[in-house]
Amino acid sequence: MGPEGSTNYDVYLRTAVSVDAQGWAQFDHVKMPDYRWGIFLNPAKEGRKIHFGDHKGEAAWDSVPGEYRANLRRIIVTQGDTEPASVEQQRHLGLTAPSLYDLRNLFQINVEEGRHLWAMVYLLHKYFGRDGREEAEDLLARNSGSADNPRILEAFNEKTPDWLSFFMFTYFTDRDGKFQLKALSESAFDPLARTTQFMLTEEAHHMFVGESGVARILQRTAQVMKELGTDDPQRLRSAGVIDLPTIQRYLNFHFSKTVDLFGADESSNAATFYSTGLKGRYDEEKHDDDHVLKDSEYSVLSADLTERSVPMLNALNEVLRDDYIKDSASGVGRWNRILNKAGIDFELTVPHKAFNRNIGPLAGLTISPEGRVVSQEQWQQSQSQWLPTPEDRAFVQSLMGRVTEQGQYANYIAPPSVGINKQPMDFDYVRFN
Ligand code: BYC
Ligand code: FE
Ligand code: FE
Repeated sequence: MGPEGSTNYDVYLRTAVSVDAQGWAQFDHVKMPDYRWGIFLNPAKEGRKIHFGDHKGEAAWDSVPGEYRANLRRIIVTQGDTEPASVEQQRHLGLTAPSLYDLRNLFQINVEEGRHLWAMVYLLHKYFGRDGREEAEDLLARNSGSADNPRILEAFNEKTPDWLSFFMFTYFTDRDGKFQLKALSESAFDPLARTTQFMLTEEAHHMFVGESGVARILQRTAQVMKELGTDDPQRLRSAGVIDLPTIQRYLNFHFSKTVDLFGADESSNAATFYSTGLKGRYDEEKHDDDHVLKDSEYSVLSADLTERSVPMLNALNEVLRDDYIKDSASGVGRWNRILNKAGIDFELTVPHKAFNRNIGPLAGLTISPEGRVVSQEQWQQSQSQWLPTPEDRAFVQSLMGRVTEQGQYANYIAPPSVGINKQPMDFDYVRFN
């Protein structure tokens, strides 16, 4: 289910051979099938203690306590399921890469997501016996978008049909990876904590590819807007670049699909996962509270968008979602600085968290990206301004030619400002054989 047609390519990949500073970033040309997956756990910390939940202060676990087995297995399976799903979603993109540099980044992400699957399979095999092995088999049987055996979480059954979607996905959805992995890296189950800590070092590159990819598309659009002295979407499209309102609609789509990934805003699962020590908060130790949370409250949104206070333990999905939203907004600010510097009067915005939701009590409500409650009729009428239309998608698709000459970039995207591992921009990042 890996990248289509890539078997014979020599790809300039970063391979991890160990978790230390020298070992985690070895660069060389490698054939995709020869890329080797290691199992990497950050070194164990002597005497590590559980630092949140009902077991706070007790020693971390090296094996799975019987009473938490089912929940832990479920978390590991859900995490593992997303990894191959994203590779399946992206497997056609190698055929339309805008440059060798971008093609290499796609493959780098794909091999690392493959390794992340392997990291979860390792935990299932090593710590969960027979049912762990069966769950691992099921991970191979499910398939993104399949009608009868789909991936577990919704965003991982969507298509990633073009490179604008890919960059939005790696910016927004890989960032869900960051936040979920950070929460799991706090786990009382030490092998899970140590595995996810190492996975996080790779996630940073995935989000970089997304942020810089969108930035380069914006840069190119801004340049053509200047040259032609227009913001007319049709004229810009005729010039082969993506107009800013279309980019905003893609952003709205990927953001809203991703905020759904945090689950329902009130969840007894979330409370159990925390109290039993399986899953912490983002940067657990930085929270200035008792780390047990039995007496704390948190504000969630009702269907009419008024706030109400609920027990914090039940709202931990919402806590993580809110941390995620802050983090995503900062990169959108950096995208806006590109437009601003180019003297373009347009600001990309992060939609309201109730916009276009499909999970939790906000699911199915008709809320505008600015957070206004609108009628069904208005929602229908405004869809084409808020979410990518079939025409938008067809236009973006029409730009997706394959560029394979060294140092050449597709017309809709600017070259990157630095190469991979300090290599020049016209380096042979991929050799076709
Ligand atoms: N789609 O009580 P709730 C990554 C289900 S991304 C479909 O809120 P909970 C990556 C839920 O399963 C990181 N179903 O659930 C990124 C439950 O089902 P049941 C992935 C959904 O358990 C890019 C029901 O709704 N890692 O690594 O509190 C590329 C009730 O919901 C969805 C993880 O997610 C959805 N969006 O929270 C590659 C970490 N949301 O029991 C990789 C592990 C909820 O009623 N997962 N449901 O059948 C978890 O911690 C939790 O499972 C969730 C859900 C936070 C996802
Ligand atoms: Fe991953
Ligand atoms: Fe990732």
